[in-house]
Amino acid sequence: MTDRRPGIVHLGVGAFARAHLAWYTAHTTGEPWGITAFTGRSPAAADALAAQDCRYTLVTRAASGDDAEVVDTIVAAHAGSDDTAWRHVVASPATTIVTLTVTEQGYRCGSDVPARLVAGLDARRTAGGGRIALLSLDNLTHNGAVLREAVLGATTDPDLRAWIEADVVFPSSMVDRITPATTDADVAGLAALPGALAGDRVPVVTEPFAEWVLEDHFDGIDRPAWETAGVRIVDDVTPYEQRKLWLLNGSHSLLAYLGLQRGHETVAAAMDDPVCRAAVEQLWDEAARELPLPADEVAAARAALVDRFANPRIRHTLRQIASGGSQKLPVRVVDVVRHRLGRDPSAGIGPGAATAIAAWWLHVTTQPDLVDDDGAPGADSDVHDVLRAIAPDLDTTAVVDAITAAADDIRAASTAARTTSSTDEGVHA
Ligand code: CS2
Repeated sequence: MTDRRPGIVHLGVGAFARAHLAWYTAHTTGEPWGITAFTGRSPAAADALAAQDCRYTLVTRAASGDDAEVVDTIVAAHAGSDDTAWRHVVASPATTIVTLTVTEQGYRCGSDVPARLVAGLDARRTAGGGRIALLSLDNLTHNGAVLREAVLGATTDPDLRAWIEADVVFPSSMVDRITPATTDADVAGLAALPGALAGDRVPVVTEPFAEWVLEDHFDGIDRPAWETAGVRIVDDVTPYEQRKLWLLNGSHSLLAYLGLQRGHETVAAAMDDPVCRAAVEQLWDEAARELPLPADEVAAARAALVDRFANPRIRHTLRQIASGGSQKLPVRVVDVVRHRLGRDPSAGIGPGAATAIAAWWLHVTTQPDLVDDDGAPGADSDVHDVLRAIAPDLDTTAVVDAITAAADDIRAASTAARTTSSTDEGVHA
């Protein structure tokens, strides 16, 4: 086993971090870096990982077949409640980077993530551990600034606050790799896959595509040479974040809510439905108009997404993507609307964005059993409740009318689809 320098502490060791951060770190040349992993929400996963020496199989699932590799960059895995270990590792001078995948909800005021980070930073300052980088790998625009604000917002000690302002950097980043939750069938399938770790209980299945764009804002703090693994280090990640959030994540959320309304279970199935597909193209047209990127770059990203979403061997459930909509829609969909209205106040909301928001409204009102979202309005919410949750500033007559009309269209088309499919079933029976 490689002797790795444990310079990275990671919070939130779910499937995505293991397909992305840990994999990029494994493919980085130069000094081998290691990751000490902590999880707040899935202690069982940390224990299972620790039980197999923190090594695991990463299955890269292409439309044409699977490839397996064993990733060994995690050097220790700790379950949620282990706060002594957390403070100790964050304080250690060997650590120079704390990375996070804690979902959009983790940055909300009231989440215990900022408090945990502050506890770690407090220990580090007391121990004289030195300057450190805190790196968000979550799907938020300006995730570095959002993280900084969340950490400073949870800091009550003025000395600690001054130290954080002077000695902690918060680079922004854009991360991308579609990584559905691992299923029992994925685990069972390893036995027949060359290159898999024997007896692996916690493999990760991911798509071939991976992208990471990182803001060059480490201010001399030591980090792995991630650029040797294909990471792009840039001065400003904003256009890359917007491309990814508005095109990939925006259409993911649209497909999730509209697809579930129309009886689909996976991204690939929803993309195959002409009604969902047309709505996605419409949303992409609206996003493309606001993106500060060359048209051919946007067109290439759209074409790649069509292929990625259609990968028939990646079973990415709409239900998984549908969680946390009140935190996701503002950055994925509402931001585009704000740019559009900022450019042309008379442009209205755009039918793609209206459909996405209307589909979320229908999701929270008609499928309460599937709603996993603290900030979502209740089952009897109206369009104003929906806007209050994600975009209070957009609560205007024009926007409300567009969303209401889009909801009517979805209801009518879903009823028609159900009628046709039951007729079809009748014919084939
Ligand atoms: C998805 C993302 O679950 C979701 O909300 O949109 O996890 C998406 O798969 C990743 O951002 C892809 O990089």
